Amino acid sequence: MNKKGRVIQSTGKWYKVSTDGTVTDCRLPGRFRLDKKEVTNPVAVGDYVLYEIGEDGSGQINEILPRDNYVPRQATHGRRGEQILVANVDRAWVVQSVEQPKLNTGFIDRFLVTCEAYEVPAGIVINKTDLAKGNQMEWVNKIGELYRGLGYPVFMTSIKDEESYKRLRRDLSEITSVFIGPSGVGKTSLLNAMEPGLSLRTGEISSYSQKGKHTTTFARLVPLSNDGYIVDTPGIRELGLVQIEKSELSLYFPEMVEPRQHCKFYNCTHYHEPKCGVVEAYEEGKIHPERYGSYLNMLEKLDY
Ligand SMILES: Nc1nc2c(ncn2[C@@H]2O[C@H](COP(=O)(O)OP(=O)(O)OP(=O)(O)O)[C@@H](O)[C@H]2O)c(=O)[nH]1
Ligand SMILES: [Mg+2]
Ligand SMILES: [Zn+2]
Repeated sequence: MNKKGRVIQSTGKWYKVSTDGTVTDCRLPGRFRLDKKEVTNPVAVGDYVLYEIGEDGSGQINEILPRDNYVPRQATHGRRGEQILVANVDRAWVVQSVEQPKLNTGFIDRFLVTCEAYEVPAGIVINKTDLAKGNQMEWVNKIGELYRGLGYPVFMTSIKDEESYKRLRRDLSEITSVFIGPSGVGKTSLLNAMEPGLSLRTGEISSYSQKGKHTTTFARLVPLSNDGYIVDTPGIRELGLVQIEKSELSLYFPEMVEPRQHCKFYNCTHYHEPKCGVVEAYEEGKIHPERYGSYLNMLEKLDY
């Protein structure tokens, strides 16, 4: 008889599936892999599945239930298609740190575009504010204001500032969220701080590269005591944009949605074309130079 459960961890071959807190190790029959050549992982953490328990106590996944949404990225290591980072989330947070590793707005922008394109509500966490030097926080706060102005929730946190992560924790209650970001920014540390008793493994930053050492190796869905669920994911070096039509990219920049209606050409890419509403808005200071720069960077990559 089939049971319904949620995938809380995936190691590639085995999936941990939870039903009312009881966890079963499940296998996935090969046919699911053949079905979906365009994705590298047919089942992702957060998926709801139907499974059956065999005589040896292990399970077999028989069906993957339709997803509300998912966060994809371009597959790495030269593989074709996309990798599903997580499925069925109410909010996806991109986590960055002020320093160690340095804040990367290009990463944030690629993440936000992905979430807009896949209709996943997004938010931004900037961690390690305690490492800011001199007037660095002024610049970081300006970045925060920029994204708030675009409608995204932004949290500044430090695991050394209890008030800061408690504020974020309130936004994680009663829903499923995910932390996604480079290695070493403190995704797992934030969870440990918010939920004492979790004791998830964290790792030092490499003193040579100032980056993390990929301490978290598998995505994992963790229950919080405020009835929230949060998925901790392994750090990712690159958030490769999935394939998007060049002329559609600007749809995923909230500040370009109105101006693009004034472009002369319906398939305008807002780069070299005359009478472009987006370039006009940019020249009038209505689109931030960093954001327009990110747009052009992404546009160029979509060429390939
Ligand atoms: N100063 C400071 N250090 C922090 C903060 N948050 C995390 N760290 C440190 O940063 C290092 C990396 O933290 P992790 O939580 O392992 O980072 P992660 O994002 O989970 O990294 P991966 O699992 O590799 O993706 C650890 O040494 C933490 O103690 C913070 O707010 N301030
Ligand atoms: Mg981690
Ligand atoms: Zn245009």
